[in-house]
Amino acid sequence: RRLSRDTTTHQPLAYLRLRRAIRNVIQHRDIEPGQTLPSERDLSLALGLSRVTVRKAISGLVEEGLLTQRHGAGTFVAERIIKPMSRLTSFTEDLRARGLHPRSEFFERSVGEVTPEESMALNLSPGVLVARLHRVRYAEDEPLAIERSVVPASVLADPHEVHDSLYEALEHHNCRPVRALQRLRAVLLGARQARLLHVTAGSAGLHIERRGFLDDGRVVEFTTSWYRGDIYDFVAELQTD
Ligand code: 16G
Repeated sequence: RRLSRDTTTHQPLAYLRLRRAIRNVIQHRDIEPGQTLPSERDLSLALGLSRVTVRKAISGLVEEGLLTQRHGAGTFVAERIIKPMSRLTSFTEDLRARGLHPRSEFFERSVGEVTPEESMALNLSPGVLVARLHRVRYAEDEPLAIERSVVPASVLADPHEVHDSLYEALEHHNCRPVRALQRLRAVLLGARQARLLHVTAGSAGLHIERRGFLDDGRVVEFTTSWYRGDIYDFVAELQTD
C-alpha cells in the first residue's frame, strides 16, 4: 500500500525532474542551439524512465520554446528565440533560460511629465511624473531588440535602479505586472534602428507594445519594443471557445 502511494506521488515528479535536468543542460550550453537531443527511446533506455515520462518532459520544453521538433528529424535545441506569447516573462528571463547573458545599453533613463500618449497608455492624469527607459538589449554582444519603457514614477521613482532587468526592479517594489496586453505588428526597420540592431536597413522587425497590469488593475508598464524578425518567433496556443 505504502509502495503504491509512493509511486503515485513520485511519478508526476519524474517528468518534472527530467524537464529541469534538460533545461539545465541547455542553460549551461552543454548542448548548443541547433544540436539534436538523443531520441525519446535512447533517453528512456539510458535513464531508466518510461517513454511517457520522457515525452512529457520534452513536450513541456517545446512549449517553453527551448526545444523544437521537426517531423522525422527529431528534437533540437531551438536556434531562434521562441517566445510563448501566453507567458508573462521578461527579456532577462527569456535569455537566461537559454544560457545567454542579457545586457542593456541605455540611451535614456529619466523622469518627466507624462505625454498625452503615455497618459492614455498608462491611465495617468496629465502632469503626473513617469520614469522612462530607452535602451538596446543584447545577448552577449548581439543586439536583439530596442526597447522604450514608461513606468509611473510612483512605482519607479529612480530609473537608474534598473541596470539590466526592469522586471527585477519592479519586483523589488512589489510591482511586477501579473497580466499584460500585447500588440504585435510587422515593421521594416529604419536606417537608425537597423544600425543599432546590426542588420541591414529595411530588414523585418516586430513592433510590440505591452501594457503590464498589477492585480488591482493599475498599469505599471507601457513598453514599445522593436525585436529582430530574423531571430524571434512568437508562438501562441489557440483554443476554440
Ligand atoms: C520584454 C517585454 C517588455 C518588458 C521586458 C522586461 C516583450 C515583447 N516585451 O522585453 O515589455 O518590459 O521584457 O525585461 O516581451 P527586463 O526585466 O529584462 O528588463
